[in-house]
Amino acid sequence: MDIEQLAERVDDAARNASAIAQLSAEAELPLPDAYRVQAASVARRLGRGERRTGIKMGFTSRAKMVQMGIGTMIWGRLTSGMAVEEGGEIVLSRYVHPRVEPEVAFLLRRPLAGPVTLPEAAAAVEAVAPAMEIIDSRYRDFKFSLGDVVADNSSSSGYCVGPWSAPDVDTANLGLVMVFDGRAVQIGSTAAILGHPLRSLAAAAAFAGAAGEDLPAGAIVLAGGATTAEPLRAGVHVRLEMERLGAVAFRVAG
Ligand code: OOG
Ligand code: MG
Repeated sequence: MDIEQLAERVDDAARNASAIAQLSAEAELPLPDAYRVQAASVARRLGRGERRTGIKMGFTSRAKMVQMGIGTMIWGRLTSGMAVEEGGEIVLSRYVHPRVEPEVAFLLRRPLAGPVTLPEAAAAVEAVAPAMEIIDSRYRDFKFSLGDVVADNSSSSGYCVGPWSAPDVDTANLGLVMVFDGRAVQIGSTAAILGHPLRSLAAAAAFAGAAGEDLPAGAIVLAGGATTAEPLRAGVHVRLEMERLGAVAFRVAG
């Protein structure tokens, strides 16, 4: 299997916002190879001038695992090209079939890599924020195997981070509501994320270390969706309100 060729396929699909068949339909895609495809596809983005900004975690809540039918935690690489300005606007035509989900973002004050304890993970945090991830599988009908989704950078597509708070706010169990045009579409708690989002940060450090990367100071870690993801539609105003941490919002152009 040609890793570069598969990377080009998922990268082109993302760039052209055009759905492709699952890679696994042609040949088996073992997890280590899938992560190689992911790394190679993100390298193509960096080659076009994007910067690495951090890591996103996936399938860290039961709601997400059940929605997508995958019970294995995964990770993906975030780049500057994926950042959506808080209060900003996105255009649907840049995506295949985007969805949005409520998350927690951590900003690191010091590098993290390899297995770390929860207190070590906590001590590396500079700030925490409410955040929304825009996921957009490049596969037809948003259907994929574990290898497929990992190769597709774990559906990474966009992320929007709200106001940063000092990490003395405990993120263990913060109520949240995601609102479309003033109507609540998802209600939950950050406790849905592995029982505590800090566990997701520690897992991110372990994944990064195993991949031979560290999470540098200044990196952003998205802890994973706390609820199922909601499909985006033209014209909708999307807002996430999180207990103690405040709100973050963006609009989809009409
Ligand atoms: C895969 C990405 C999962 C999360 O927060 O659990 C994810 C997907 O659902 O398409 O981002
Ligand atoms: Mg997510």
